[in-house]
Amino acid sequence: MAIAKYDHKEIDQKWRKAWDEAGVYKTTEDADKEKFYILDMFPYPSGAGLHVGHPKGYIATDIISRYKKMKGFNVLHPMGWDAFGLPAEQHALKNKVHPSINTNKNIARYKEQLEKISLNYDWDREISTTDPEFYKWTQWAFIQMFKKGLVFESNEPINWCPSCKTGLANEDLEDGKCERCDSEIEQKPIRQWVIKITDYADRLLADIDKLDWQDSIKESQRNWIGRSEGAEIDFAVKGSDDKIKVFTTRPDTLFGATYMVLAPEHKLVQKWLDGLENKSEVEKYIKDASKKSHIERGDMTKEKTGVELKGIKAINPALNKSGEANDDELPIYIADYVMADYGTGAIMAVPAHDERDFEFAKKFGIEIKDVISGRKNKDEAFIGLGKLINSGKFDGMDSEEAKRAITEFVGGKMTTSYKLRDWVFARQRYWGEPIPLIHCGKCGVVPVPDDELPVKLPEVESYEPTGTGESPLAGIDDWVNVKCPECGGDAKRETNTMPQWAGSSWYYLRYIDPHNNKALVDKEKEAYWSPVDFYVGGAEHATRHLIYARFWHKFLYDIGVVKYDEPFTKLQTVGLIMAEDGRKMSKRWGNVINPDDIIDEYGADTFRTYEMFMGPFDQAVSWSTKGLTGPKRFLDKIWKMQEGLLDESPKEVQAQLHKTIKKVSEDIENMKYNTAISEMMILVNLAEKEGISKSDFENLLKILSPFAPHMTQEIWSNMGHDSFLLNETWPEYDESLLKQDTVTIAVQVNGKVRGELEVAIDATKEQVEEQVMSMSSVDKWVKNAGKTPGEGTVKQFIYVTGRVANIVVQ
Ligand code: ANZ
Ligand code: ZN
Repeated sequence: MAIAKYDHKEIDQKWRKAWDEAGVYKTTEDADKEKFYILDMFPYPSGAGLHVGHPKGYIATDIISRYKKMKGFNVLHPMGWDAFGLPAEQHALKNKVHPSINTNKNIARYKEQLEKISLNYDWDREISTTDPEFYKWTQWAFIQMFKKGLVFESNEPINWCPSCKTGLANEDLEDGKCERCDSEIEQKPIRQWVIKITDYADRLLADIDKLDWQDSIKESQRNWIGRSEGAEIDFAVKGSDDKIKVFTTRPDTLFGATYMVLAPEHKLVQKWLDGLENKSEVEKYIKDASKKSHIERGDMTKEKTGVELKGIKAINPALNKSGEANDDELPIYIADYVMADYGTGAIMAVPAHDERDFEFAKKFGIEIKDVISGRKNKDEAFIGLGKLINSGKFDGMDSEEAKRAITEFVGGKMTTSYKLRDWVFARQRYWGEPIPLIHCGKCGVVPVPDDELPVKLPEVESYEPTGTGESPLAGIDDWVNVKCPECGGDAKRETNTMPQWAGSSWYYLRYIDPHNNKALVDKEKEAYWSPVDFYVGGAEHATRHLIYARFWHKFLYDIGVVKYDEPFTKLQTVGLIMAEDGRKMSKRWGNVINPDDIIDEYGADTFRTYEMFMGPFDQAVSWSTKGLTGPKRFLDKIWKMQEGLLDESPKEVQAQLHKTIKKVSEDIENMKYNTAISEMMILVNLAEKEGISKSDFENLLKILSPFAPHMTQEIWSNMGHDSFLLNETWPEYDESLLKQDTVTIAVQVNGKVRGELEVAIDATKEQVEEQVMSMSSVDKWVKNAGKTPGEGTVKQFIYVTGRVANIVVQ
């Protein structure tokens, strides 16, 4: 009987239903089993639905989670929705429906799309940050922070987006512009709530070393935190009691400070303004600077600008104390390369040893005085450490030692500065968690009592932003007016809402215990499941989400809610899937491909296998609908293979099977899906020619099942099994069968043996060439074997199968 064609529409559906009915994806607590918690960064459900790029990471985690289940682990693999925030609100505004209606619609659509791919999520654990039962605990955690003194109210100028009409955190900006709408950001003083994340800066930095994350992400976090050790030193102002406090990482260069710079926003500038000889020039400069973004101002390549504050001078304390009072006067400038919100907002400028100061001094004709020996090139600053010169009694001292000694000499103090800013945690918008605080005339700010949580978002008629710095909630009197929980007097609710990053800072904990109404998470369950063993998501979250979540987690650790002080042990970022034209997939370019269409035509298994086969997981690759045919053909071959199975596999096939089991197991653990699939392809091509036994074929089905769960299950069932493959045990490979599989070959350069290499017996010439060329020991021979030593180029590569490789160099 000939096997019918694989009818993916019917068969995919059939198994999806069967799995669902049997509840195969339900996660249960099973303390006897080793746990494995694998997590996707949960999506924000946009109106556009998923395109084929979105599920790449989800398919990958799905494969790992199936693999781990078959390996006997108790696996937690949940999914939910990050559904608060500006985009949801803007979309709702545009479409004139309440954000919650729209959000629920989008969630339903996303879920339907995800289910078609058969991702094995336990939907009983689904969460949404917008669900009051969820955000109750976001509010609860915030209140705990408030009680610990980590939250404060501020009226400082903050980033304000005039178009989104809300304050934003530094993390919400991209190149100094609003990340959402690309508007120029203004600095506007509005009342807001701020979380002192900087209290955690040192721990956030130190604990990066514990994490099994990509180095690039770890480095981004270090830079974002930006810890600098240095000193604060006061400079007197001539003929005045004012002092200019500077932050410097190089107090050892103090004798070389030849001018000072204040940020244009510095308070002293306003104080002095009326007495300046060039007041109007200074005012104009301040105004121009306020229009520039942070990024523009920090750009090293831009020509430096500035204006001297004419009529006042500072005193270099080191020269003054060394008795060089004649030379100790320094001109004071304002320049936009000095930022108001870093260090003290003022610097001592040392042109000989700082690049920016050097450029500035050249332009303005300011003295450049060497105080560290070693500057050879007079056209640039010497920024290294070294021995001091021109520094009075400190001459000859090493920089490191001099930093302390000079700071002490002038009465300064060693300090640490951070780039990390406190977290502006209030938004003047509707669609977010209400901040659970009450303002009472008598008692001040009082948190909402635990038993009154959640503070639910009230229904409003108009949820458009007011633009006045107040949230639309401020207009709902019967919601705003409450009794003070402490004194019972008339009081008002806080009307700001939380930023989008709030719920995502701890959502992964709620999956562990999603229906608990007594606690954020049950302690015992948390101890079992935490931390997340493997976290997969977009690299764009390297600093924002991953900083906030680490902070929030550490706070929960401090108050005893969680048992470990880091949330995500291992992290892997997903390379984007670009459109066929090489651009980002976007409605704007009209190049979006919907996974539903692909699945309709090719089936979920081909779609899944193709996405994993496209290239290395962490790299960007372009979509190619044509490319689907490769994986499709591969799966078709396996489909046909269920007929005519042998009693025993030929030796070669057996060896390849075991090699494949080993490779696929290792590759899944290391997220090298593309090479896992290639190896299975090699096996299938061989088995197609030589035949394969029933039991070996069954093992192939098992290792393929995480990639192509539907088809493998159908064949499994055709073969008479009534179990689910997901509940089967992952096959072990037989080491002894692997052994005969490789051979040692000689590696020659121009006919002389220069090394040995172990290669697979069946390795192709191309594979061997690749291996040989990456041998560092062969490298130098290649370079020097040609006519001109050091310049050898490879002319030819010869491979005598299983014996020798020869590189011909000219
Ligand atoms: C004098 C000096 C001499 C400096 C020298 C450097 C080299 P990081 O490493 O980023 O912390 N600085 C301090 N506050 C600043 C601000 N608000 N805006 C712009 N620049 C500021 O950099 C610290 C150094 O950057 C400080 O050390 C200061 O310049 C400058 F040979 O002080 B230094
Ligand atoms: Zn009160």
